[in-house]
Amino acid sequence: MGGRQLSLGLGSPPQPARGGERVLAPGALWLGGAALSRVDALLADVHRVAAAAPFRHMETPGGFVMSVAMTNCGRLGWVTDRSGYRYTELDPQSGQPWPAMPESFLALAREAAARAGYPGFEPDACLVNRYAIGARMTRHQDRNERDLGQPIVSVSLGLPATFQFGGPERSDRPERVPLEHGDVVVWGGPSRLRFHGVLRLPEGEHPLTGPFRYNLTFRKAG
Ligand code: MD6
Ligand code: FE
Repeated sequence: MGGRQLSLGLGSPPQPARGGERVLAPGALWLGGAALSRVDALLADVHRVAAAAPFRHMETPGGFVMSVAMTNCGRLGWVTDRSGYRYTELDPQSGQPWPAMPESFLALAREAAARAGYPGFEPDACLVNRYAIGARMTRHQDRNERDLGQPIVSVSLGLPATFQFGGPERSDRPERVPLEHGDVVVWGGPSRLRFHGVLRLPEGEHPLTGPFRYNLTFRKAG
């Protein structure tokens, strides 16, 4: 405990203690530690999903190999390759459907969305990101989903990272939001198309995930 205070960058807004909530922007809510009571089940299910659909480093349309390793579960999975970003029903690596969405994932996503003011959220896609030390996610918008009126629920597990939460334009200066093991962010509504990214994962060792950070992002994609 106390790690959150130490990880605060100069100029970051005050961050409440674990268990708190903070409005990041209209429609975007940080729920500190909201997944903590379920992390054991969530991590066991991450490993189950990855056993069926292994983590892989996908290629961007521009030809860069992503430093974050990814897999998916649910009816639809997010993929990228030289031909673009899209959702698919089949894992292109195996030709098989993505693994089913685990009950532990669904329960948390529904509960967090409802708490943030989005009742009735029924995700059909969960992108699972795995960050090794040094991996990062450059700033982007999530806009491949059919109904942008649906929120995204994002769950952080393992090593802490710094989320960059920007504005509607790529050039808008992002705010830095520390994301720790068990934190959940729900965003939608007027925040749905904000640019965002994750800074390089600093070195560390987490008791439950070793040298990795996992992030689950739940979407209604289809
Ligand atoms: C991550 N998250 O936290 C990357 N996108 O590892 C995302 O790109 C993201 O957390 C949309 C909504 C929430 C997110
Ligand atoms: Fe994103």
